[in-house]
Amino acid sequence: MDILKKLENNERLNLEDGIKLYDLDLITLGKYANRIREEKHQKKTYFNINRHINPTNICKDVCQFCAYSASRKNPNQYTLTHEEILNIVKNSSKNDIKEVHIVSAHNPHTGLTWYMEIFKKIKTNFPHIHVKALTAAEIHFLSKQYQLSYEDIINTMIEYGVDSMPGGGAEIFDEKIRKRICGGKVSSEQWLEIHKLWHEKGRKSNATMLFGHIESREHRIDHMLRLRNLQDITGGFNAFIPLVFQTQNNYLKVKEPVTAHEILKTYAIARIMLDNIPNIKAYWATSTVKLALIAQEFGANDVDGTIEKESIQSAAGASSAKGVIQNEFIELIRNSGFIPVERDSIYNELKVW
Ligand code: V47
Repeated sequence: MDILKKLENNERLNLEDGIKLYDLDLITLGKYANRIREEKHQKKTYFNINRHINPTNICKDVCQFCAYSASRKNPNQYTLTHEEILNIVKNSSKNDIKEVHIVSAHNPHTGLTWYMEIFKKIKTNFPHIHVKALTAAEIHFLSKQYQLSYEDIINTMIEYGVDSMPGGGAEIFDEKIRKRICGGKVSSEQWLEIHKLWHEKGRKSNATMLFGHIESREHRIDHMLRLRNLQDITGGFNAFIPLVFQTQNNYLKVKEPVTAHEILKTYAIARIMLDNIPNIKAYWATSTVKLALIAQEFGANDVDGTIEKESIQSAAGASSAKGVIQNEFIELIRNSGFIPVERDSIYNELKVW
């Protein structure tokens, strides 16, 4: 059947259909994506007031796309103490943050306690702050490093106060591409297994996709479909986050950065393909704030948060080293014709601005 007919009938699309969507012009694609977006979220654009913390950049893995991790010889390597992390949270709590988003490199020297106890310390001192922490890649690393099962790590996370899991480490699920860009770290199957276990504990998580490097359009659709399949079973994903690859300071020599057209098409296609994931996040740190706002017309309904400081994408050239202040966010969303809605980490509405 013609792809436009399928879109008109709101049919669930398969891999072939998904690839065909990229051949539609951006405006047509946007029309269908926006129709779904408005049915689910009307004109609301979600954001949260959060603080990203990246406690260490020492990593035993060597992902080709990563500009953040430091090798042992790197003079800029760092590992924050718990006291330093607590100080960051204390300072940020003055800005009324509702979430800390904690993602680290895979540091084999700190011990498991360093990774886990900080969550308990944050929860004890700031019980109202949601802790979103440990990607599936970190969980896999900790499980191998300390010979514990995924379930053991997940139970410890829950015991120590982790509320939800971020979506990092998914990269691209296609095994061939994955081997080339991040061979050796968590596999696609393991990434999905870890999120499934987390969801089975009644917890929520996000899912990312790193795109605009050496993957093809087909690989992106395949990635979305693997997530859709798991979501059919667990319903535990809150948001899908397409991360735009930042090209600087890394080993993937990508000559032509992905175009704004391709980025918007990818958001729109994610909205159409992922009929069971409620939120599509245009994460402004990798898309730029301006494009994240335009993306609200192309299927996205979220821009992430104020962030305050970001180290992973900014190391690769993104202009997200500093965050966006709350009032600026609200004005930008409003001036773009959307209703700014402050949310918590699991998408409860806190305030319509
Ligand atoms: O998985 C690394 C990505 C991710 C680059 O769950 C890069 O709400 C672009 O997990 N260009 C970690 N991206 C970030 C992450 C995240 C971010 C925002 C929101 C959420 C959420 C989670 O950063 C990694 C990797 O795919 N990354 N290098 C780069 N050069």
